Amino acid sequence: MRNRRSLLTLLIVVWFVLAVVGDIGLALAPMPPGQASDLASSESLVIRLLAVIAWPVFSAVLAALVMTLFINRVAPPDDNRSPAELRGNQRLQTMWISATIVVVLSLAVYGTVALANDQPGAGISTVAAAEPMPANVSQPLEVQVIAQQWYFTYRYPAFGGVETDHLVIPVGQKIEFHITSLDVVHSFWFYALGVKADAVPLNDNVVTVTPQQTGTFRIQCSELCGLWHGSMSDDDAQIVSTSDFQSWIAQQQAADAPIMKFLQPYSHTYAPNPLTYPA
Ligand SMILES: [Cu+2]
Repeated sequence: MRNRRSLLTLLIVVWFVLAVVGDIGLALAPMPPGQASDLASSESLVIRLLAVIAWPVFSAVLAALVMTLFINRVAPPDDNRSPAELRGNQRLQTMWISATIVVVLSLAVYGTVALANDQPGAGISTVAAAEPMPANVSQPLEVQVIAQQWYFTYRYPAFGGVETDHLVIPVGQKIEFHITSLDVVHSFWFYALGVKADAVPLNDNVVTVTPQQTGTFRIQCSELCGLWHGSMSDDDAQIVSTSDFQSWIAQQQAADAPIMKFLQPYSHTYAPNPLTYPA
């Protein structure tokens, strides 16, 4: 019995050290998806919070399991007692249920508030017309993502609806992605920005996000969409300074000027015309 008590003390000490050291590590370690946007930062924070809460529980289970293996590796020769039961242990049950309720409800409230703050008014929009050019950074810059088998293209209604095959967006500017598809269901996954949104034909899926870091990033389709789904990516998506963005978009407009008259007018969805396909 004495041996059991000292093992229990050892268990608590080991668990406490494991929990504290692990939680310090989790509080300091970089968490996915990073800090490249406001959405990504808030997702990283949620993941860190969940990890910090989950680690002490996990390490307690681990420590208890190891201790149990030590204690029970040989049955006591003279002990015919049945083990203590959880059933009827009112104190333990009350503690267990209360702790679970507190953790789950706090996380539910936190998650709901975080979600509401991240995406005010997000979702499928029925607006059909192009928005006017944003006057300043406080107004979102609309960028359309058009998914199709098996690549993404992008249109910028504020710049004459010019269409590009790589995404370039300015840092520090609120971006309003309008995501749609020309054929089957795809998913626009800009991991570094913390954005993953379905691209559905004839639907306009809206996500707003503010990039916080410049760099070159990868965008991947994350919805199985046919034979070459695995290679449906934009490996050269860029977040650049506002001045770099302005000169890039001016170049795109100049390059596309001769062919703009063949491009469909900007719209939030596109219905492919079956008559334009060969029989
Ligand atoms: Cu796809």
